[in-house]
Amino acid sequence: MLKKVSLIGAPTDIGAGARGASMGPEAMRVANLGPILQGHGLEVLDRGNLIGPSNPWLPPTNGYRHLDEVVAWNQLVHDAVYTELSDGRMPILLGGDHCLGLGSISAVARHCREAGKKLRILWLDAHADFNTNELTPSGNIHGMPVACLCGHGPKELIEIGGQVPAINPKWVRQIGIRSVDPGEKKLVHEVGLEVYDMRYIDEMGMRHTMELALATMDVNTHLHVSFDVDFLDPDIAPGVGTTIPGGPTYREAQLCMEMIADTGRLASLDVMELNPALDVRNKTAMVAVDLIESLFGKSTLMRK
Ligand code: 6HN
Ligand code: MN
Ligand code: MN
Ligand code: MN
Repeated sequence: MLKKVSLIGAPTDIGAGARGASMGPEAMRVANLGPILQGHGLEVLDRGNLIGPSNPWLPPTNGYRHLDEVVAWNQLVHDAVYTELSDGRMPILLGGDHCLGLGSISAVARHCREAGKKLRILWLDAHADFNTNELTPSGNIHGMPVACLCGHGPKELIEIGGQVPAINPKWVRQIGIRSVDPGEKKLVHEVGLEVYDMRYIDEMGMRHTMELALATMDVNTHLHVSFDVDFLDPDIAPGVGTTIPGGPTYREAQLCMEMIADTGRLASLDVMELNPALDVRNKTAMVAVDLIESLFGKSTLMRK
């Protein structure tokens, strides 16, 4: 794992259905993310916040809400993430809504192409984020980034990383899924996405789930984690725009993060959809920081 990390704030809710994720980066800083990671021996640089277009809060056109602004924000995120990776630093993107996973992961994919690395993406989320403008019930582009990465989306968005599609669906593992729209579900099956939904986790347990999701990585694998905070059960993480009951408990989420840390392959991270306007005394941000500590190898006395 890279010892140098860079925090990149992307303060926007441009792709979301509720306002407030624009305050996510600052809430993560208030929850002390930087100093806490530093306490685990990492060199942390806070790059501050990207500055992009404001949210005009308009209805969708042609099945997309705020497409031009979403493209502009994703371009900014792509460039910032790509710059950190080129400098040998590990980017931690602080969202912002999950539409920005497109910019982040297209930069990671570009970096991996150039560096000859294999890419593996863990998408931790209540949602599959695999809608298109024809399938979407909302027009909100935060429901579309995985489809866009796989080449299903508007030209100006899917081209951001310089190659279409940016990724192969085979590189993705989705975990914690429990809300998929009907048309979206069909497309997820068509492309053969590897999805470990909550039913799977209920029946097989988080340990077995993560063993499968993390299998077949090697020393040459770049592991990207895209952590949508609504992955977590709303009991522990109420501060998100699209809460879906029945998510991983605190312990299940800890195990998930610890098993990712054990691989030693984590090389880039998104922390998305945190919405302080809906949170309770910054509790969701604090839970997210706690889980990120585990992702970076914090462990109990039982292991060294
Ligand atoms: N997220 N599937 C719903 C939609 O509007 O497309 C919800 C998407 C939520 C996206 O939480 O990142
Ligand atoms: Mn998401
Ligand atoms: Mn989600
Ligand atoms: Mn299942």
